[in-house]
Amino acid sequence: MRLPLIDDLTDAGSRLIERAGDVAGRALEPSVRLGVTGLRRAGKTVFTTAVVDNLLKPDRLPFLDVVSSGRMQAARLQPQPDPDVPRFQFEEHRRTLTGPDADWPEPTTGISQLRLAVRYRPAATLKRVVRSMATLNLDIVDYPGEWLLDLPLLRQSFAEWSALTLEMAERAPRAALSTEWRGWLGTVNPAGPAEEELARQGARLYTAYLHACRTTDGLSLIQPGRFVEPGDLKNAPLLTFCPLPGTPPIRNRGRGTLWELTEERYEAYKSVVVRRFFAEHFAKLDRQIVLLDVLGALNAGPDAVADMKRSLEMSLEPFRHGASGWLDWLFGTKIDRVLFAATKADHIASSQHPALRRLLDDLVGDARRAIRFEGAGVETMALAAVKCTDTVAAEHEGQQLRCVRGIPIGRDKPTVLYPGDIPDVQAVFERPYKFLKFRPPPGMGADGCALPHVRLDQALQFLLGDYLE
Ligand SMILES: Nc1nc2c(ncn2[C@@H]2O[C@H](COP(=O)(O)OP(=O)(O)OP(=O)(O)O)[C@@H](O)[C@H]2O)c(=O)[nH]1
Ligand SMILES: [Mg+2]
Repeated sequence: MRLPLIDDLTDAGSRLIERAGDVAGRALEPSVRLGVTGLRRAGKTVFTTAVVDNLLKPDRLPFLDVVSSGRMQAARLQPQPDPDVPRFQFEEHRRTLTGPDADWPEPTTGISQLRLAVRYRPAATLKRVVRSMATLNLDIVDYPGEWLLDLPLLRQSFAEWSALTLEMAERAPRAALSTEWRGWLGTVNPAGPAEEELARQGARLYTAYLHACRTTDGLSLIQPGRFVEPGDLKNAPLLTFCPLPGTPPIRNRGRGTLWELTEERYEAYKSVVVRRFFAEHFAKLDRQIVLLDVLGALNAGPDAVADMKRSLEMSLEPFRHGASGWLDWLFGTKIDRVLFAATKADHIASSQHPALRRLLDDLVGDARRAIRFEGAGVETMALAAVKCTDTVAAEHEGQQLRCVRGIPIGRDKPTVLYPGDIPDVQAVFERPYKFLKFRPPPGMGADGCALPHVRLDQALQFLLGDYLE
């Protein structure tokens, strides 16, 4: 047995001291990672821009305790900790929203990140004894909700996923959108030889079907997410597969079958794409906000709402901990608070906000109850990251109506409109609605204040309040 040398001991000692220093440093300057997600056009870019802007100029956050108690000192943009993740283009998005031709930011793709250092006076006695001022590094990570919906694939085999996907594609409203792809499936033999050209044809038709689900019918359940939100994987062979009918066939006289080739790619997608996203990004998050365009789904009609409900149930799965938290059990996750937020609440009168939240509550419903005791804390809220309208009273045929005044998209003058009431959960499955969208008003931010919002401060209090105590 070799006795430890003095050098070994001093090495180990200095490593220990280094690590203790790290821990102490982290304790004094802790960081929190907030994930911002939601499907395409849900409002991630606008939300992240508004959060950063409002923390940099905290003059519109009365419900954020660190601000209302006068303990907030300042926030500053900092270099982000992950140099391989694109930076969230805050300055550019803010300029677009507040410029003379105020407009919404362009759609974005993939993941992006930004770090803010928030300096504040701790309220908690222990922290105050250690320091009179503290700094919290807030890392905001914006990523497509389509990637979150991929996580449940990790526990589905190719045969299981294919069967479920095909079953859904055969039912309305997807049946009409999937005819070409399903027609093609009828002409191929999964037990036949593995031909690259067939795999490519299948992937092309299946991807076109997924795009149609999303754009034609406003459907939410799109898998695999990278087929429509490829990020840096555009045209990669990893995305060259599609679900196949039947059960795993017997080998094709010793040669690889189309089924085998496709199954291999599905498994590669899971391990290279889904697991990597999980390990490199999702597992590092501490808090999560999931943005939902509930009003957009109401406009798209009952099928879109039903689909949103199903995708909400699926989105909750990764936040389960304990006995039924398979993802947690497999890889370890630490998200302990999730906020599901109905965005763009400024499209309706403020008197309707409680009804919008109630509807979201009903849509999250059972799934939320199931994880209440074993998973992350789940909250719901109706908010507008950037408030573009005012609620005004107007009289119509002797009746007082709560209306909104703003500039609808496609017009250039403020208009007073009665947007109507938010239906209850039964009525949303009966017919489509027509809630108008609004533009950012010109001159926003010209008063030197942060971007106006609805309940952004309450969202931040739920998501970060305890870190800023
Ligand atoms: N009135 C209003 N409209 C909003 C708000 N947030 C988002 N929108 C609308 O929703 C659209 C999409 O918002 P984004 O923030 O770009 O959505 P995203 O989730 O980043 O979309 P992708 O980048 O395409 O994934 C905007 O162009 C606006 O029309 C809001 O707070 N108020
Ligand atoms: Mg975006």
